[in-house]
Amino acid sequence: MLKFYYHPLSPISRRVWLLLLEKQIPHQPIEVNLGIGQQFESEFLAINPFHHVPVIVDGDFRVFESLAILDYLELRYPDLALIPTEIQATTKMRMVQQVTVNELMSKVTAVVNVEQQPLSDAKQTHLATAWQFLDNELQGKTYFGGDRLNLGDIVAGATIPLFHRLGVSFNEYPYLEAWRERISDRPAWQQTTPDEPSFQRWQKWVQLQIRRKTKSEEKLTQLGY
Ligand SMILES: N[C@@H](CCC(=O)N[C@@H](CS)C(=O)NCC(=O)O)C(=O)O
Repeated sequence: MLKFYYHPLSPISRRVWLLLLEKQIPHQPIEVNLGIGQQFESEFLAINPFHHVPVIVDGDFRVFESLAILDYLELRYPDLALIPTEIQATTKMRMVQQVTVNELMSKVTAVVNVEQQPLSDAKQTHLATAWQFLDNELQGKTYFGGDRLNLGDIVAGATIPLFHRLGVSFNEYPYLEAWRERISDRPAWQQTTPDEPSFQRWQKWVQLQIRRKTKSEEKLTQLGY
């Protein structure tokens, strides 16, 4: 059976988890405990030398990098297609994926840390630009894929509810907010939403990583690097 290495609080693992559930692909979930550093153990490094989840292992074929995994699973399990066939629709789907990966993911830690350090004007403007782009994309549609889901919904849908849960309001972006509510009601989303205690633990863990990073950067500066 297809093995799925993941962590239940990892928003990037969630992309793959959502796809597995939406497409009802039988799989064996294997939790990698990032909190205790299991991703650095030699057994896992042999599967992904970059020590990240998610990873899937299908027989003797191993895939890491979430977007590559989504493409692989889509091609391997073509029923309930999540990649459109029309050129512009496929390209727009890729834009939604890439905007999420390149413009939004890097801002998650800053939003988690907002009580310690308010978001800079530049970050706020950057996020507002992304919300506006996504809102425009959703105008007149049920999903990014139109009347059916596509991989844009899967990738954005693993991230945008997270921002909302961290306190970001989409009231100024009515199509995005309606989509967020719609998608959050789907069984796959319900099943993969962390409960409140786990979510708070995850936030504390992210804050700890930020503090550690800041401290080691300060040390490097003192050393003259
Ligand atoms: N580009 C990778 C990034 C994966 C990633 O950063 N995963 C995080 C969890 S959200 C992780 O495994 N962190 C642990 C580590 O890097 O040691 C992907 O898209 O799959």
